[in-house]
Amino acid sequence: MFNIILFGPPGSGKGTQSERLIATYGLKHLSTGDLLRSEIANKTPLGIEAKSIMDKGQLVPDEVVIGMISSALEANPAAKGFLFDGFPRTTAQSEALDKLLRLKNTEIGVVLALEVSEEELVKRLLNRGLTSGRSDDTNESVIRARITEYKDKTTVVANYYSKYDKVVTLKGEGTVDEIFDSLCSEINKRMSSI
Ligand code: B4P
Repeated sequence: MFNIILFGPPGSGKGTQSERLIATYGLKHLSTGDLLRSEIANKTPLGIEAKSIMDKGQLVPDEVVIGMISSALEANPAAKGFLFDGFPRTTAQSEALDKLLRLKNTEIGVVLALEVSEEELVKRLLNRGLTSGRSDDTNESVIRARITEYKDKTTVVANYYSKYDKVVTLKGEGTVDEIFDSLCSEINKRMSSI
């Protein structure tokens, strides 16, 4: 089993690259953003609570997203590996993920961190907001709040995995194809060494 974390600020290309990576490597895609948006679309109590938090650009409580990931791991016993997109976003989420993977006798193989300038992030997200119907993409102050949440609470996740020498930082600006090629090259290197 080979498990990957795709890491980076909102708008860095995690969702975009995940689609291609799962098709290439046959991994199960677990995006906490997608799982939360599905709860919102189904108007579940969890979705109603999450929407008000996401609309402010804040992170949903750890116990909620950890519970969702735990259920998703349980629901996919035959997966040949997982691609985590937008998770973990805090140290508590990282620690919980390590424990959950240990129970499955597996671990994170690599953390691929995409670096993109703040102005480019804002431009991409406002542009996506024109067509996505996502309320958190239409307001620049909410987008900036998401970037601040990332700096305050999520950048520490890279430090957590650096301790284990698992983080590779890559340029997240350029064409989608160029970035995909650099992600694949890192994954192939790590996969061939196990
Ligand atoms: P997410 O759904 O994770 O979304 P995101 O970070 O905003 O976007 P992503 O990074 O996937 O977007 P992409 O670059 O692909 O989170 C949304 C919210 O959910 C969070 O704010 C939070 O409230 C909550 N949440 C989710 N997970 C959580 C967790 N673990 N804990 C707590 N709360 C959580 O796409 C952006 C745009 O850029 C697209 O339009 C794309 O076409 C474009 N793009 C991509 N690559 C490009 C490139 N190379 N060049 C130009 N444009 C590009």
